[in-house]
Parts: sequence; C-alpha cells; structure tokens
Amino acid sequence: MNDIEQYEFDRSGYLVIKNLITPEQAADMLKAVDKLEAHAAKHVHLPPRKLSCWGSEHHYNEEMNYHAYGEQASGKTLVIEDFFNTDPVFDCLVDHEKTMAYIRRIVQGPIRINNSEIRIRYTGNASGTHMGGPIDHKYRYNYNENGIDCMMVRMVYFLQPVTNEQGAFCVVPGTHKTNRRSPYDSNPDNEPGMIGLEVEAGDAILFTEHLRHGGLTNRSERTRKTLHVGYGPAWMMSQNIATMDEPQFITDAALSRYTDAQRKLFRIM
Ligand SMILES: O=C(O)CCC(=O)C(=O)O
Repeated sequence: MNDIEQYEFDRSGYLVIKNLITPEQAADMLKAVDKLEAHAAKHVHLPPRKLSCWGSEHHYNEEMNYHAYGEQASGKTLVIEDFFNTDPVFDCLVDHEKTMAYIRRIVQGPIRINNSEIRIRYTGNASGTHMGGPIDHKYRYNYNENGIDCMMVRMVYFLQPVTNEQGAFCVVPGTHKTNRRSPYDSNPDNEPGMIGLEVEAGDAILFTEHLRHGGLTNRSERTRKTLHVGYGPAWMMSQNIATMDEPQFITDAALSRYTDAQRKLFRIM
C-alpha cells in the first residue's frame, strides 16, 4: 500500500484496487460460486436452522458446511457465509499476499479473518445503506501514532465486471469521519453524496466498515456475484451474521489444507 493509497484510504475510507486477483482465479472462483448458488438456492429454506444472536434465521448446510440466508428471486439477495469451507478453489484468498500487504497497513497487531460471504444479488435488488457517523467500536476507523488503525475492514473481490446499472458497490466518501448520524434512509439510490464504484473482473474494493456504504439497485438482467472477506484485530470474533460474535466457523478439513500462516488467520496458535 503506497503513500498515495494510504492518503486516499484515510481521506475517503475506501480504495478500488485494480487486478488484485488474476483472470484465472476470478474465472475459477466464479464457476464454484455458480455451483454453490444452485446448491444454496435449493437448501436455503430447509432445516437445520441456525438462529443468530441478532435474531435472524439461517440454513446450516451439513454437507458443504456453509450458512445461508435470503432467496434466489427477483429483488432479493442470496448470501452464502463461510464459503472457505466449501471448495479449495477459495484457498488462494486466505493469506493472499497482495491483499495482506493492504490489510497489514490498516489493521494494527495480530490480524484475523472475521467474515466470509458470497453475495448474490438478483435483478431489482439493492443493498441497504448502513454505517457512517458515530459507531460501535467493532467497526470504528481510527488513526494514531502508528498510522491507520481500523477495526473491521472488508475486501470485496469482483469475479465479473460490475457497472452502476448492474448494482455497483457504493459509498459516501469520507463518512467514516463524520460526527453525526446520516439523516437519510437506507435507499442507496437516493442519498446525495453516494457514488457507485464500477469495476472489472479481478478488481477489488477495500473499505473500512465505518464508512457509509451499500449496493445500488441492480437494474440489469444479470445477477451480481461478489466475494466479501472481512479482517480485523485478532480479538474480534466472527462477523458473519449466522455466527455473529462466535468463534470463526472453519472446518478441520479446510484448516488441514492450510499453511501455518493461513491457519493463524482463523485461530490463535
Ligand atoms: O456489495 C453490496 O451490495 C453491499 C455489501 C456490503 O454492505 C458489505 O460488504 O458490507
């Protein structure tokens, strides 16, 4: 993360990073996401159910070891959490060298992955705007004598190009530093100051969870599919919705494939 990127991240709360993953990685992971989408769409409403501490209900899939919620339908989102358990094709994102070079610059001390989700957004769907302003300590943005000091941050990996029309990830730049709650509602299409971030396959967006963000309405016929990976200080538990504030849900099978450095991103060793 060079000086310009650090300046821009501190000023705006996000960065668009070109070509963070290779075209081959994007294509291979998209194939796996397509298979998982078909699987989750069939199972998402079935037992067993997992109730999160936020009161939301999720399907736990015993065969593939993911949690899912939402729906495969027009206007809806289907979310598949804990995707690292499902297919070794995603192992390349755990301790991904280029990603970790960014994360180490903005999260101080030992780091852990705290969120992993595939977000599948159908025609007509928007992701409601959230965050910005005064905020819970888990998502706080800070700056101290050692530089940028974020709590939770996310890297969103794009497996396909996404335009504004196709439901781009969107942000209100600078709102990680605002002192007042937003007076606007959660419709991302209406908020003044909201901008869509258009990307190509292989690009990624890094942002502090403190930043006000969401996803513009997908007005196209194409389903938007993205991979979201959250990082934070090692003390932070899972920030996946199904397992909120529980230990990260990673199977022994996945851990056994990993190097020590990869395992350390999920477990204190
Ligand atoms: O990508 C989107 O549509 C919104 C994602 C989001 O809110 C998040 O990753 O925190």
